[in-house]
Amino acid sequence: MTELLSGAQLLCRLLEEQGVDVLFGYPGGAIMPFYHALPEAPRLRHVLVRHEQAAAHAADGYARASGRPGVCVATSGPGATNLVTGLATAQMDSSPVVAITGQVPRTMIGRDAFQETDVIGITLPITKHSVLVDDITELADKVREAFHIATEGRPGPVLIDIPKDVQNQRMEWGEDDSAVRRYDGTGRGAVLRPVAEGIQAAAELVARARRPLLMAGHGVILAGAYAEVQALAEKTGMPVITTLLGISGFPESHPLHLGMPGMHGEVHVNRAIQHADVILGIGLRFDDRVTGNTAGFAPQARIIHVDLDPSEIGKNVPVALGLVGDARDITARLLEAVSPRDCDAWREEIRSFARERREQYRGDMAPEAILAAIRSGSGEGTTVVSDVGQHQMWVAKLYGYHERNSHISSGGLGTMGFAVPAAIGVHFARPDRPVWAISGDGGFQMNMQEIATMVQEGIPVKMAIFNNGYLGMVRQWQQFFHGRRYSATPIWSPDYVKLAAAYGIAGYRVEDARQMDEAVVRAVRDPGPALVEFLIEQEANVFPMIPPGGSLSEPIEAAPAVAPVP
Ligand SMILES: Cc1ncc(C[n+]2csc(CCOP(=O)(O)OP(=O)(O)O)c2C)c(N)n1
Repeated sequence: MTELLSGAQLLCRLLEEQGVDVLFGYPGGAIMPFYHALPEAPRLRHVLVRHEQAAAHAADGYARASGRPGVCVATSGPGATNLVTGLATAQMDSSPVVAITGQVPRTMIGRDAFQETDVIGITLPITKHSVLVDDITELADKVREAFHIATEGRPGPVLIDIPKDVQNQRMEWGEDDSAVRRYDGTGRGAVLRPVAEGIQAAAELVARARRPLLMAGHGVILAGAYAEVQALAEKTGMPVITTLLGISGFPESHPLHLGMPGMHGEVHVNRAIQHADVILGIGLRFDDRVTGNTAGFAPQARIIHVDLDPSEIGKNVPVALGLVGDARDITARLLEAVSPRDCDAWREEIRSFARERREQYRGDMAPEAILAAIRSGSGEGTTVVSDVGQHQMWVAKLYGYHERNSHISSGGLGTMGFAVPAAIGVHFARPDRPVWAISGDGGFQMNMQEIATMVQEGIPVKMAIFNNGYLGMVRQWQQFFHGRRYSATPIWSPDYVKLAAAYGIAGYRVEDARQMDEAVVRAVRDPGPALVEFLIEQEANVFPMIPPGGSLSEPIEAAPAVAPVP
């Protein structure tokens, strides 16, 4: 039996077939046929955001928390271009997002029609794949292929651009076609299996090493290689470093956990890297925030790099051995190949590298105390989504992540404004679990309009604002490297408690530490969204810090006494 379906109706069927349960989007002229069909597809819940950038971040947050593709929808022209930052964010952090955009009718393409932009051209470099659907007969294959490409191998965003008239085209659609038939990907993107000798060679390098380290990146979380990585660390005694996006891939309470490396990594972690003789990197890309100046990175180490994406091997740092494949699969094979050993003497040496944490904050509104209050007030299963800046580093380093995939952040692109909308997406992936969006006063103001989305859709995300009155991270750089010239970094904020009231949600301001616990607990207990503003010290800094382009061996551990003039 067949039935006559429009492109828009068929798109709904295809999204259902792919197991989509929520879409984040915003309507407009070129996508109206799809929005017309949507009410006939009750399994597809649509969340109306207040800005398309937020739709892309929400889809990204959903994808990172669930491991399934997140979907966002926008109209042509400005709707589509508003998705760009979110797609680039997803691309840099390997997050499977499927974006659907309306396009002007085919006869109008290339004529500067109203709200026409070449979104395929714009997004090609910031997506894994972008495709125009030229005809309704191509729709099923292209949608199935988009979901397949977004999730296959190294995940990433895919954009499907659908002209309005294709959404209105009709075709006979048969049951055979609509049966769940995911794109099988035959012949595409073959994953190179690692050769057995590679595994053996890696095991031998680890066996012979005196100072080995395991560095775990986002790939560990994406592949769900938690148990394998932990077992490998335990069998070999190798200390474990987690990158910003690898945080919560390995329990921080584990005695083998060292901390975060790189620009704001702990001194003992970076020194361990500089002393290591073998580094086993799993699912990370050795980006410049991790390595500092690559010329001086891990000078004594032979690097074994495990990554799903062959183009990452040897891209940023020279490697002794590259193993291309799924992090979980390869780690399991390494686990079998290695002999049990310990690294007790090496761990003792690393302990001697550690520095006493110096009190960096005046007053009692220390980020550490705020995060402890959030942690103890929120309970098990909480996901923390951070924004970008100084607070992001504190949230990464001071919270203490023990649960898998419980920390989500924009690492590669460093997108301010990410936290609030991404947390909305996380909520839909984990509806029964608490979600905190933690932002600075700058980043919060970039997407705070999404409180309205939370209210309209009943999304109980809790928002924390670390308010220091500055674009803190940039101010810190100005203090350290630009003669303390605070150019365009002081930032005014509205009264956030009144803002919360205007949206009809609970809002609290915490000015001293005695108010912290109660504000957090009240926010968590509130059944809806809630906001807590923490007034922190204005000129607090993140330490230690490797200056941009500097070596991991030379951390800055205190603000310069005399401001350097560039
Ligand atoms: C969209 C975007 N614009 C600019 C930047 C550059 N930037 C990085 S951190 C930062 C300051 C962030 O300030 P705030 O949100 O108040 O957080 P804080 O550093 O004070 O914790 C800026 C402007 C960015 N990362 N993203």
